Amino acid sequence: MQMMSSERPACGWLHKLLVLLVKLHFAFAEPLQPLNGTGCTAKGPASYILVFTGHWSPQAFPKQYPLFRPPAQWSKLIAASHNRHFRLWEEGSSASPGVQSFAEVGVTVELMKAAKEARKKRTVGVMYRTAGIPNGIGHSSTEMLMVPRNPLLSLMVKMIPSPDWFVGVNSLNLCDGNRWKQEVTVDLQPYDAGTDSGFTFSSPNFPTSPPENITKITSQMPNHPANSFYYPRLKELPPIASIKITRQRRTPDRQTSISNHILPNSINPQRFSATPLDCEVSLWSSWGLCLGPCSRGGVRHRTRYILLRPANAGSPCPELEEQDECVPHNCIKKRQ
Ligand SMILES: *[C@@H]1O[C@H](CO)[C@@H](O)[C@H](O)[C@H]1NC(C)=O
Ligand SMILES: *[C@@H]1O[C@H](CO)[C@@H](O)[C@H](O)[C@H]1NC(C)=O
Ligand SMILES: [Ca+2]
Repeated sequence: MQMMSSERPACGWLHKLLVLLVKLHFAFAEPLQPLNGTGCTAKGPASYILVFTGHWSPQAFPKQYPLFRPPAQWSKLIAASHNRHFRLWEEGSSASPGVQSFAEVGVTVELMKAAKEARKKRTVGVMYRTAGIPNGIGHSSTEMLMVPRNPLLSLMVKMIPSPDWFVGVNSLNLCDGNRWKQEVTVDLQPYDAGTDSGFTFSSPNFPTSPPENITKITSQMPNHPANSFYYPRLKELPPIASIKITRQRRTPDRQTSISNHILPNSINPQRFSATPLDCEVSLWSSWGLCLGPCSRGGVRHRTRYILLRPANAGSPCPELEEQDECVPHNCIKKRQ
C-alpha cells in the first residue's frame, strides 16, 4: 500500500535507477572503445616488477665524482603508464615545468599535477614511484600493473647533485601486439633538461635563458673540458644506470605501488668498468723574473698546476714547471 500511495519515493527510486544506468553505461563504454595508436591487443593487464639500478661509481665516472655535500645519489623514481597521446619528457623537446622542477631540484609536485590532468583525459593510467637511493650505486624497485590501453612506460630519476641532469626512458612499449613482454632491460644515459647552464655536478644555480630543449649528455657533448661528463677518450659513456622490467605471474596489490623491495635474482652482477681519466693542467703562468749572473746569462721559470688528477691509468700529468734562458734585466741596463 505504501508504494502505491506515495508517488514521490517511487519517482526518486526511478531517478536513482536512471543515474545508475547512466553510470554503468559510462563505466562499461570506455573499455569497449577501439584502442587507438599503440595497438596493444593483449587480453588483460600485466603485472611487472621494475628495478632501477644506479651504476654511478667513482671508477666508471672518476671526473669530479661528488663525494661530499651532497655525495652522488639518485632521487626518487617517477614513472607513468600512458598511451601515445602523453609525453613525460622527450629528447629534442622543451622540458615541461614539471620536468624542469624535477630535473633541477627533485620536486615532483608539478609533475604529479600534470599527470593528474592527463589522467582526467585518460592519456595516463597510473603513476608509480620508488624511494631515492642515497648512493651512486644501488637499487630501487616498484610493482606496476600495465593495462592494454596504457601500454607505454615513461620514467625519470634525477642525478643528485647536478644542475638539471636526469636519466629516464620515454614511451617504452611493454606490449608487443597481443602479448605483454616478459623482460625488458634498458641501459640509461644522462640527459640535460636544458633549463640550467651549470657544467659540473655541483655548479651553482644558473638558469639557461632562454631555455634549451632536452639533450643527451655524451662523453663529447657538451664539448667543453669543464663538463663533468666530458671524457674525450671514450667513444661513449658507460651506462650510468639501468632498468630491468620483469613480468610477474601474480597480480599485485594495487595499494602497494610505493615499495622499495629488492629482488636478489633480478639484480645484475655489478659491471666493473674503470674509465681512464687523463690529467688536466692549468695554462702556464706568465714568466717569472729573469735571475742569474750577467756573465752566464739568466734563467726564468713559469709554472702550471693540476686541475684534475689522473685516475684509472689515464695519462699522467705533464711537467708543471718550465725554465728558459734569458738575459737578466739589470744586465741589459749595464750593457747599454
Ligand atoms: C587515433 O589515431 C589517429 C592516428 O593514428 C589520429 O588521427 C586520431 O585523432 C586518433 N583518435 C583519437 C580519438 O585519439
Ligand atoms: C624544441 O622543442 C620544441 C617543442 O617542445 C620544438 O617545437 C622546437 O622545434 C625544438 N627546437 C629545436 C631547436 O629542436
Ligand atoms: Ca643544463
